[in-house]
Amino acid sequence: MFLAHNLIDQAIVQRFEQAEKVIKVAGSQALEYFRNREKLVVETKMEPQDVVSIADRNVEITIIEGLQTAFPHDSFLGEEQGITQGDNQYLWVIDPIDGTACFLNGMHSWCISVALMVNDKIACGLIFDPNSNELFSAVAGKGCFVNDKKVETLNVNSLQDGVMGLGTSHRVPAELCVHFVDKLLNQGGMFIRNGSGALMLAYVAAGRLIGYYEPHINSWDCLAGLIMVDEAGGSTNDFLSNDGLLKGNPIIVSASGIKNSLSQMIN
Ligand code: LIP
Repeated sequence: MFLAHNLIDQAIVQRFEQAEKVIKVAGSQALEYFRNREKLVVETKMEPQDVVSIADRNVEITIIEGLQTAFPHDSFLGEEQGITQGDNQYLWVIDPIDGTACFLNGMHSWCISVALMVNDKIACGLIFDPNSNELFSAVAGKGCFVNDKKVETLNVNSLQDGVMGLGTSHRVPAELCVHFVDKLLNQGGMFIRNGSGALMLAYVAAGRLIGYYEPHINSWDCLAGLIMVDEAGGSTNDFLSNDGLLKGNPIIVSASGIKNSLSQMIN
């Protein structure tokens, strides 16, 4: 059994190291599209505000090809391409550009998010912000890092001790967001919505936000951030329950000291 675990650990580290290289290449490609965004054709997907362009699709292809060349039997779930079925226990979950609306409108709050699942558990996650050249990363059991610096969630005990990240979309009723903001502000809290759930999750792990809540988020937006918050000592909800991988779920993550206050406010 020890040998089997050891072999899986080695396989995860090899995949993490390859993903570090690939996400940087994808970041340069995304940045090039960002700097020439006036040439992009913007399309709207299923619901209002859910936009996409060739940049998302081509960056996702770069990531998948970069990983598939090294690990041809792995599976992939990308925001744009959906499932590419492999024949082993490794599944990559990819958002090529998270914060697409910001990206297409010339704002800097966007990133690339790559997570690896092994036997239905998140094994590692990478979130790269090419504008700040910050790589947020975590491997299960090995901590959370921003570039080479180890980071932890904030040591706070009140919603007043920092800023909450907030996400929402037209996939959910407006009331869920409005009620959350009303309660948070009335308890002396404050919020920011920068349009990228992945980046705000990375900020929770890095001790910049006290928590992040979104009534419904997709797996490709949040799996990398979830393991980062876990590895940084924070609290996370069971996002993957009830087929969260394919259907999405609410996400509630925070510094451990405000876990109860936050869940009481939301529930
Ligand atoms: C975005 C998420 C964000 C959510 C937005 C959008 P995208 O992902 O990161 O949390 O509030 O509606 O879904 O579409 O930019 O990849």
